[in-house]
Parts: sequence; C-alpha cells; structure tokens
Amino acid sequence: MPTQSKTALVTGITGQDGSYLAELLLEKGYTVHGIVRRSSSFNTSRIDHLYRDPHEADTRLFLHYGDLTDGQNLTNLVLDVQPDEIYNLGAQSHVRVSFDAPAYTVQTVALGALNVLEAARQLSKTKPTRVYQASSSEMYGDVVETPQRETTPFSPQSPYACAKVYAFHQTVNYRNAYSLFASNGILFNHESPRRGETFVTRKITRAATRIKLGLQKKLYLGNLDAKRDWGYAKDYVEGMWRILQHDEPDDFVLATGETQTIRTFLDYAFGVLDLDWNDYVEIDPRYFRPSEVDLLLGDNTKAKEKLGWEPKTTCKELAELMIQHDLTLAHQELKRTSN
Ligand code: NAP
Ligand code: F7E
Repeated sequence: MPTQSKTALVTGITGQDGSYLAELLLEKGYTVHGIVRRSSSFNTSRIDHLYRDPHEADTRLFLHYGDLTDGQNLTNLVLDVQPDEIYNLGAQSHVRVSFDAPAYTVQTVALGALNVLEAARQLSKTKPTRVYQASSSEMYGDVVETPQRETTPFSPQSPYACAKVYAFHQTVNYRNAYSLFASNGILFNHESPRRGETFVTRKITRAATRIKLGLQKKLYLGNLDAKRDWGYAKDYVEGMWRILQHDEPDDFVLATGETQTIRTFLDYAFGVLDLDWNDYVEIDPRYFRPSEVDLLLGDNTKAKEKLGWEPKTTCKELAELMIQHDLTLAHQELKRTSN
C-alpha cells in the first residue's frame, strides 16, 4: 500500500539503479519524474515496464528529456517539477571508459552534480527539497585503511573517481554553505540482472550462460585478482531512500562487509552451471586499467545503526540470480538463432 504522496526527481532513471529506485518510489506512492538523455535508439528498456500512457489518470511516472551537462535544463526541470527529493544517479559510470573519455566523465559526474546542487539551491529558496548524491567506493581507490568507512580518506585512482570526489565535497559544501539537505551515499559495487553488460559481473554471467548453450566459446577478461565488495542493487536503492528519510543530512557507506576476487565470482557464476571457468577464460591486456583499485571492503556500521539498513543478498546469491536471468536470455537467443 502506498504510504507517501511525495514527488521525486531522478537523474539516471534509465540506468541500473534508476530503474530499481523508480520501482521502489512508485511502490511507496511517490510521483516520479525521470530525466532521460536523447538517444538515436531506445534507451528506456529498464523502465519500459513501469511506463504507462502519461494521459492515464493513475500514471505517476513522467519522463523528461535532459542532460546533466545542461545546467539551465536541470534548473528549469527542478523548478517545474518542484520535487521533495532529488536523486542524482546519472553518470558516465564506467571506470575503464573514464580513462578514455576523462573530460566527458568530469562533465557528467563532477559538473553534472554541481548543476543538480545548484538547481536544488534555487528551488530551496521557495520550497524545501532533499538531494541524494550517488557517491562511490571508487573514491577510496588506493585504500588507506580496511575496511573503508565514512571517515576513511579518499585516494582516487581514475578520472571517474576524481570526479566523484569533487561531487562528494561539493555536496557537503552545499549542505554547509546553504543549509541544503544534501547527503552522500558512498555505495560499494552493486550488481543485478540489469547491470550494464560491460561491468565485470554481468560480463561473466552473460558469457557463462552463452557458453553453456554453445553460443560463445571464450570469455576475455583483465585483472582477476582485484577484490570487490559486491551487493545487490535492489537492496542498495532501499538504502538511498532511507538516507533521504533520515532526520538530518549526512554521508553513509552502503556495503556488504565482505569482499571477493573476480576469480571467486567466476567460481560462483560458472559453478551454478556446472562449468569450470578455467576452461573458457583468457586474459586480454586490453581490459587492464592504467591504475587499478586492488581492494574494496566497506564497513556499513553507521548505515545499520542510524538507518536500520542492511543488505539482504550475499554475493553467491547475487551470482545465482544473475545467472538464472541470463540463462533465460541465452535460451531466447538460441531459439531466435535456430529459427
Ligand atoms: P548506469 O547503469 O551506468 O546508469 C547511469 C545513468 O546515467 C543512465 O541512466 C545514463 O543514461 C545516465 N547518464 C549518463 N550520462 C548522462 C548525462 N550526461 N546526462 C544525463 N544522464 C546521463 O549506473 P548505475 O550502476 O545505475 O549507477 C548509478 C549511479 O551510482 C551512478 O552515478 C554511478 O556512478 C554511481 N555508483 C554506482 C555503483 C555501482 O556499483 N553500480 C557504485 C557506486 C556509485 P543512458 O541510459 O542513456 O546511458
Ligand atoms: O570492474 C576487473 C576490473 O568495471 C570491477 C562501477 O559501477 O563500481 C563499478 O566500478 C573489477 C576491476 O567495476 C574485467 O579491473 C577484470 O578491478 O565491474 P567493474 P568497477 O570498476 O569496480 C564502482 C563502485 C562504481 O562506482 C562504478 O561506477 O573487475 N575486471 N576484467 C574487469 N572489469 C571489466 N569491466 N571488464 C573486464 O573484462
């Protein structure tokens, strides 16, 4: 049953997290406005199941064209929509790609966040609003302590991480300078069947299922020794929402508190299919990064204590549910190709 009648604005609504967050907010009775980039092909597949004819009386999801790099567009949208809550999830979010396109990454991730904060500041002159900034464990980079918590100093190792550090500090600055309710969620890696296909977990689950059905022979990967604290995106969007329901703006780590290597994720994923990944995986140096983040492991104590948030899904369960989803897709692909 809906318990809220608030309005939220979500940047990055077509992405993994945006789609799960939109579902959660609609379930809670929110009216949801999402910003979508103009693309030459359809880019709303993750939210198509939520979208209904905007002329229907009970529609509570509205999409608007916009871009994080266009500050005027964001301010116009924020002033039109008058959101109670703004979730800034939009980003060029791929770390490896950020080395190839550093300026674009900074424009979306760093200046994009500034544009959102500035739009929120304009709105807050006439109406209170709350901002969630999608900060990242990548900011810890070459980690100074383990596990990483809210007080751990940042040591970013990529253009993406440097841009996220800027956005993090600017969020704190708007909180201090303008008393804006602006909070950072410092989220460790979180995955799902909706994860982009070029991130390592999804790349693995897609390849394992396609190999199982004879649609693919090899899987080419980079560094298998990096360790990540992997959780389930659906659990993490609940944490984002809780961060904005807290009585004061603050910064929170959301993590599982467990870390695995890429090798262990390969064990989990191929194991579900009774396959040995060593028979199929080859190393391609093209997937190495100019600088790597070797180990991420989060301490979620503060989120547990202050927000009552905790992850519900283990990494092994996550690998299993991603495999089951991708196996269905692989079966569909096989059917198409054999027709
Ligand atoms: P994602 O799947 O890559 O989604 C990114 C979203 O941003 C997409 O909707 C994308 O639109 C949109 N976008 C990209 N450039 C834009 C621009 N210039 N203007 C407006 N929108 C733009 O990312 P995600 O995994 O959902 O992550 C959500 C946020 O959390 C991101 O800010 C990410 O950096 C951050 N984060 C993610 C993780 C994680 O493990 N997933 C961890 C920590 C932080 P298109 O669909 O058109 O490409
Ligand atoms: O890489 C290694 C790679 O691209 C994970 C983003 O959501 O989480 C994500 O960033 C690890 C790295 O995620 C391949 O070198 C090996 O050590 O899945 P990823 P990421 O870089 O951790 C953070 C928290 C974010 O904020 C980001 O937005 O896997 N790896 N072989 C590979 N990675 C990829 N992508 N592809 C490979 O073939």
